[in-house]
Amino acid sequence: MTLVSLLLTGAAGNMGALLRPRLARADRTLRLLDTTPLTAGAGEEAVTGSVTDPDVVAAAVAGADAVVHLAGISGEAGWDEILEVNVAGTRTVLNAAVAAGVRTVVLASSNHAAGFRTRDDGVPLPATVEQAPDTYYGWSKAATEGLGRLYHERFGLTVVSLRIGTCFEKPAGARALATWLSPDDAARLVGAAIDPSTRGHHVVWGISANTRRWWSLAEGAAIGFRPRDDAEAYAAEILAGGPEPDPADPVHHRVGGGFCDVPLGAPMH
Ligand code: 15L
Repeated sequence: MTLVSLLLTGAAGNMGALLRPRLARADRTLRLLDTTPLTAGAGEEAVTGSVTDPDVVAAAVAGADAVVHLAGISGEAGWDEILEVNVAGTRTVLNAAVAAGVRTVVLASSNHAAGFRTRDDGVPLPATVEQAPDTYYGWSKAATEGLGRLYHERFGLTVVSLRIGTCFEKPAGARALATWLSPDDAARLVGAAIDPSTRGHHVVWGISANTRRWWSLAEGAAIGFRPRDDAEAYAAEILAGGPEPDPADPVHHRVGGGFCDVPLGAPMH
């Protein structure tokens, strides 16, 4: 049996916690990196430290075949913090991956890299649509997509940026009926991205097969992503007899929904 080592940065965060059990496999060692100490289970190794520390990251990356980089600030925050953690932290991960000869790096981008795109830009909206960040946070995700491209072109690293929609156990709120990425589909998406057959540079939307989706699944399909879940299963519960979401309402018309109105630099968490 070939042992494959996968590094998960930000393993204690929302997506890390959802993905950790779903990425476990008998032939895989899952290395978990986070500033929050984690207890390693069977088939796991835990490293405590920050992606902003090159020594920590170099040690965590050593021996990994692939890196799933989830660590970062997951909403709007102050400029300096965003730059240090999301942008410089991602560069540190990419540098370490190249130095260690990692095959694939998966970057947790976000729909907010293109938050000001609207249904008028195309339905389904291609992942190739020009970036239009809605916050400093969204800008940092756009910047890291660009860093991924740079490291692919310079060093031949396979980089897949996932423009994640709304990834929680269940869709919360009417917008998420279109933007939900179920945890199981998130694991399918990461699985497709880290598969050795996926090479090159890709930017894909991270959403489930939602009936109400308006972001394209074609780019994901090109790397073998076949989502199986549909937020529609929760529509009755979420809408609870209320009005149907109006596609002309800015929350549903713009990719980034309410993020487009968040004061720049105001911490959300
Ligand atoms: C994100 O990028 C955030 O990290 C997450 O908390 C959600 O707000 C999500 O976008 C979304 O757009 O629903």
